[in-house]
Amino acid sequence: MKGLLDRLYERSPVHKMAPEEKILIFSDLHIGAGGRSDDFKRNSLLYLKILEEAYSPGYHLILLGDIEELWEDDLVDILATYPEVFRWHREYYRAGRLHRVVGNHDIFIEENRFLQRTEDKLRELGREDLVPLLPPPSLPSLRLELPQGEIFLFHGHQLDFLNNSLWKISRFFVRYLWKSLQALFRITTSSPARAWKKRASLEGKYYRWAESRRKVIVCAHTHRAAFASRMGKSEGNGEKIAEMPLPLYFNSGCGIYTDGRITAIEIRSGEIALLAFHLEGRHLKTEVLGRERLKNIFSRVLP
Ligand SMILES: [Mn+2]
Repeated sequence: MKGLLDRLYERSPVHKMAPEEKILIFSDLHIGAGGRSDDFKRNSLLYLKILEEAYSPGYHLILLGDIEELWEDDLVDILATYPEVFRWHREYYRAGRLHRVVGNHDIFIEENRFLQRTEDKLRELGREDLVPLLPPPSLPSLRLELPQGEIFLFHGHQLDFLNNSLWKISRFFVRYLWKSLQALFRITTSSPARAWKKRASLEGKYYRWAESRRKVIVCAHTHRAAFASRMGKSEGNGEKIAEMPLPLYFNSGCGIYTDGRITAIEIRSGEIALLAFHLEGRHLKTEVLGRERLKNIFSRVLP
């Protein structure tokens, strides 16, 4: 029976990856407007450093959803708070090296109209300088075609009932209620999904779909990084992890770990890796939480 993910897969844009191409996949940065509820703030310098250092080596960026925190903040304020971040995104996009996949916190009703309205607002405020920094149009999902096989990327809210079917109500809830609660009690989380203890069940859903279709997938949304169906780095409580025998589930994690780390999935030179970045002084440090030849992954996943 065809489900929601099958339909998402079928209408997904395809990116054919050249053998020498390098890709970094980031998600769940939740870039806000610098206020007390802005969880990105503490990692913003680290993210800028990563963007800066990955540019000359020719990396492509895949932004896998929940990049701008539009549930809590206005895009105008987000752009004005972090113009450097959006300037880098623009640079990558201009070079044909940025793919933006939608999440549930950076989705808008009628995207083109929303971006146009934001542009008008920026001009009214005399901030024409920020107009070129508006995020590029988003993709619903992305299929990466590699010489070794195919990887399907989607944010993951599609299987999360409250965050998908009811996202307009959810957004209302977050913007008007959650934000004040968060500021009031200084709660450091920008995804109430985490508090709803359904992460393991979502991961199980992603996994079962991928296993039944024999697909390698990269998701986001849960703020728990995963490599080859092993959990990498987690934010929040360590609830039970779903049983996953095949190494086909990957998750890029998030950009707002409270220990000052940002995780990413890297694809290059026939290998896939889960990386965790942090700053030591002004130096960018990279930990490899997992690395494997794609050939080995696909030989175990494909029937
Ligand atoms: Mn999400």
